[in-house]
This record gives sequence, structure tokens and C-alpha cells, in this order.
Amino acid sequence: MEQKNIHWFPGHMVKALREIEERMAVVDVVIEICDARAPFASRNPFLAEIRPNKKRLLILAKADLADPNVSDRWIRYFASQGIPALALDIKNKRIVSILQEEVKKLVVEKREREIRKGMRPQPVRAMILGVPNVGKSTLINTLANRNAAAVENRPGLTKAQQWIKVGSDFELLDTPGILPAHYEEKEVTMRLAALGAIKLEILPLHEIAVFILRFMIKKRKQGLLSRYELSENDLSDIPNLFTLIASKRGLLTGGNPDMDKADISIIGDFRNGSLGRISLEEPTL
Ligand SMILES: Nc1nc2c(ncn2[C@@H]2O[C@H](COP(=O)(O)OP(=O)(O)OP(=O)(O)O)[C@@H](O)[C@H]2O)c(=O)[nH]1
Ligand SMILES: [Mg+2]
Repeated sequence: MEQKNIHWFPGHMVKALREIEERMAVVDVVIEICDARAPFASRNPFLAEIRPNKKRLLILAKADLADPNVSDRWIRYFASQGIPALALDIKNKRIVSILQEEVKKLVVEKREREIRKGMRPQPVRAMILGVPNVGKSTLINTLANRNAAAVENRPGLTKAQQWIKVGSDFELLDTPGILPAHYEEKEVTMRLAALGAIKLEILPLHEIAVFILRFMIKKRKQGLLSRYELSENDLSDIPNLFTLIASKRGLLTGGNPDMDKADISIIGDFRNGSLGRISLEEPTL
């Protein structure tokens, strides 16, 4: 694989991190969202360091696109680290009661304090954190049961923090997605790129498509063969595999297989689950 580094501008990320740190003081709970398909790569290491004593809940979002057995193992792994975690399809309205119950468990002490002071129960304030495009705004909309926050399938949509009230029980703080300026491991960058956490404009698309195909060949060969109607022999030569996929999917320009279109198609197929429910990372448990 080509060892070119992928760079993105960390300027607004630095500002976003500072704002998050400031707001942490006024929230009761931090809901961190990562991607169930790669929980390790999609957890921002900086976020874990800010006020580590805050009550936290980790959500492995897009669980509908991940291998359910691997997600179960991740939940056990995080439990063994003392981190309460849930793997969910956060677009699904049925998760609302599950989430509310989990959050209530985290604010038992706050409730006790309020009762001791003779106060009425105050709304739970939760900050929603995570890398770009992981589903922060989606989670807020699902909980609020309305389109309170803008959602789109591209990273960097939410530009500023925004409080959103959910009934009289919750106040949720939507935040812009943040990524470290770079990762030491190229592999981590590739996983994040495949998931859609990094802006497409700055990505070497072909490299990501090659990464996805290589992963599929190694771990999920059957999904690849059936999606593109390939045979085992087709998998031995990567450049030829691109030509084949372009031809089979009718991705042609002037009658010839179009490699750029093949790249975009393979990345899209991975992201929307057409290649199967795939987890890029497995815990060591
Ligand atoms: N399949 C699936 N798609 C999801 C899930 N959660 C979010 N999405 C999709 O992921 C995309 C990004 O969702 P957003 O809620 O905008 O993500 P965000 O974290 O707010 O993104 P930024 O504001 O850019 O940081 C949208 O297309 C959502 O529909 C999920 O659990 N399953
Ligand atoms: Mg958002």
C-alpha cells in the first residue's frame, strides 16, 4: 500500500476540543459515540483524556452494519475495562427507552443530591461526542423524536455546539465531530476513511477501495464473490479485479471500465452494507 499520509486541517478541531472541555463542567453525562465496525479507530484518544472522571456511556453506532457477533465481543471487552457500552442502530426509534434507562443509571447520585437538597429533579444534561459522521446528530434526533439537528452522510456537517431539549427530562448537547490531526498507524486512517469519518475531498479514493477489497479477500471473501458475481480466480490480481468489477457493474466511460467510478462504487457498497455486515476490528477478548 502506498505510504502517502492523509492530512486534514486540525484548526477547528483544536477549537472544538477547547469548547468541549469548557462545556464538560456543566454536563452530567458524556455520551461518546464510536462506529461499531471499528470501535478502536473511531474513538478519539483526546476525548478519553478530558475529565476522565465524568460519567460516560459509549455507544457503538451503526451496529446494523457491523458483524453482530463481533459487536457482542466489543461490548464484553468494554465492560471488562469498566466502560458501559451499547451496540445500536441509532436510527431505530426502539432504542429510545434502552438509552433513557442506561442514562438514568448514570445519574442516580445526581438525583440523590437533588432529593437531599429538596429540589425537583432537574433535566439530565448530556454531551454527545465522537468523530465526524458517526451519528451524533442522528442520536439526538432519535431521542428527541424530531429533526432537531442536521443529519447528512458526510463528515463535518455539524459546525457548532447546540443544546437540544428532549421533553422535560433531557438536555442534549450536539457537538462537531473531532479527529486527531493525524494517526501514527496508516491502517487506522484507512479504517476511518472507509467508514466515512474523513472528508472525501482529501482522500486517495483508490487506496481506500484497495484497502476494502484486500480486507474482504482476507476476511469476507464470500461477500465479495456474491456481490460482484466473481469467482475465486478473479481475486488473485487486484488491478484486474477493479476492471472486472467496473465491467460487471456497468461502470464504463466511452465503453471502457472506469476505475474512478469503480473506486466510488466499492467504497459506497462497503459503507451502506451491500458487501455484508462487516467489522474492520475485533477485540482481543
Ligand atoms: N445504518 C446506520 N446509519 C446511521 C446510524 N447512525 C447514523 N447513521 C447515518 O450516518 C450519517 C451521519 O449521521 P450524522 O448524525 O449526521 O453524524 P454526525 O456524527 O452528527 O456527523 P458530523 O456532524 O459531521 O460530525 C447519516 O447518513 C445517518 O443516517 C446507524 O446506527 N446506522
Ligand atoms: Mg452532526
